[in-house]
Amino acid sequence: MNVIKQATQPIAGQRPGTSGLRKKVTVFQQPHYLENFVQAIFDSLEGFTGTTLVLGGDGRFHNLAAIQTILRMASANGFARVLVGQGGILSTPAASCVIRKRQAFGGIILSASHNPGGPDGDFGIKYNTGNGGPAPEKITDAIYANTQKITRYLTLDVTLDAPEIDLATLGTHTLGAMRVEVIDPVADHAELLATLFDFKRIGAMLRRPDFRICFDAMHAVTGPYAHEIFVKRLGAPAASVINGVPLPDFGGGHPDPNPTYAEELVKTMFTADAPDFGAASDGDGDRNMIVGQRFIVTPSDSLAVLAANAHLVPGYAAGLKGVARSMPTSAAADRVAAALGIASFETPTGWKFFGNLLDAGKATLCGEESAGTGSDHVREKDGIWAVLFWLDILAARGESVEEIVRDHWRRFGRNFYSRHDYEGVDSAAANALMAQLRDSLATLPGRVFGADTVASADDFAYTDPVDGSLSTAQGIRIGLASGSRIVFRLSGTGTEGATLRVYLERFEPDAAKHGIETQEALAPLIALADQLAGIRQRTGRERPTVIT
Ligand code: VG1
Ligand code: CO
Repeated sequence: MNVIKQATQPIAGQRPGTSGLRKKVTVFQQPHYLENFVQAIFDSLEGFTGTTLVLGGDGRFHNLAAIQTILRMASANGFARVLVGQGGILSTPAASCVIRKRQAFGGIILSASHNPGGPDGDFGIKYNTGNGGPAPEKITDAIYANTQKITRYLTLDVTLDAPEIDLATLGTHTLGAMRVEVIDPVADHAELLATLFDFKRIGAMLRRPDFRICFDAMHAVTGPYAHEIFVKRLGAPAASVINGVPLPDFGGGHPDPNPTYAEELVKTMFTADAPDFGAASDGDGDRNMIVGQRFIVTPSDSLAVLAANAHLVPGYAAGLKGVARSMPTSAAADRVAAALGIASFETPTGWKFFGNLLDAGKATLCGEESAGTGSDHVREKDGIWAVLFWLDILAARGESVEEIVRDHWRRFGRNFYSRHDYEGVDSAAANALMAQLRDSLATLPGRVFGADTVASADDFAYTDPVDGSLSTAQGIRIGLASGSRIVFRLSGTGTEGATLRVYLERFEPDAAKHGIETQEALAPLIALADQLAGIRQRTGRERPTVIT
């Protein structure tokens, strides 16, 4: 074997964010950039010699080249086997599933998720541990520390025994002393999902001539999964899946399933002749957007609806152990948990914080306001899973999406909810805005604004109930006496300037008021957020870039 010890130097800025390291493709293409980060991952792990690594990505530009590089490095570093998805494809939840099922040591997923792709777009890389979930902060901190002191990386000499591996066809290859298995990226995941849902019942509904769905894969990774599961296994017409071929630049789109970027789906679902059910997923297949006929389901509501109806679904009929949501996600799921008499948890933003709760059997369902929902079947959020969960509920209840959500509000009350994103804001201005908010926290409680009074104000800190680890500075929370809430955070996934996220929530128990338009219902809170943080003045923006 011709292992090379390539000399290198630390490269600044390789700190993983909310979900791995995300940078422009052009940054990742710089000499040693990817290699340094991959070696830093390996150097922060112990005991992987002779074990299996899972590898795949969302198919975006640079995916295939990066996979060849990582394969050589995995071999040189001593892995015995790499399982890589055919075509370099593995959705994030499928990678999680494969890691768990094949008892791999861990996995590397190449994705910048909802960020745009292509030569001028974004690229990303994240490491998942043996439980199938995103590496916890302890490991991402160690990776970052290693990037700052790296002096060499291990790889194979391409001119000698390191041929490009054919990723297009299923098969087994040798690379140095390591085996590379090119696996079907869909099979394991589809098989697992079939154990959780009533495929017979869903299939019968999808084959009905009077029931139509539209799934928008946004030219990202879920196309092959949707074809296999919705069309081949469940019998939906092929036209039910749109934008189903993964493209390196996502067809020029922004693979973020929200009303702004999933424009084609939303248009279809708001026509007079709309399908009965619509859904979209993101770049790496872990997010979901659920749309009924002329009716968009807010992700926070979706989590609550799934929890309240889980007893109808075979995989969850035995009951839920608990429900967990990220801090900015609305408290709608907490109300369901209270009614069911089960625990609810509030974690910082990012799926890595759910891992311990799932492993310890404290939570069964987890969700984030950013269109991520999942369960203990894997250790990632799972877009296709969420779609199947909704379809199974629709099949069991025989009601429309809108009827189910309105009925939910009547039973539990409605948490009006919206997130306002200010994307690509000047970083210094965004940091100053947050610093000023932080400084004002102590003086806010008791202050009266219009009809409401500030009841609490803090910077969210989380102590993991399983391992006791502490995560601080996870977002500014302003709680009002009425029960309404405003949260301010800076995104940890963007690659240009800063993205300010403002999360707004108001609870309304009165069913007669559930029909109010969301932005109208939240108008006083929106104005208060601006007053407290000086958003318009500090960012120079009159309105948010994206409202979800
Ligand atoms: C965003 C979302 C967060 C999600 C993360 C990764 O993070 O807010 O809820 O877990 O993206 O999702 P941030 O730091 O930009 O707010 V994915 O599907 O892009 O991997
Ligand atoms: Co994603």
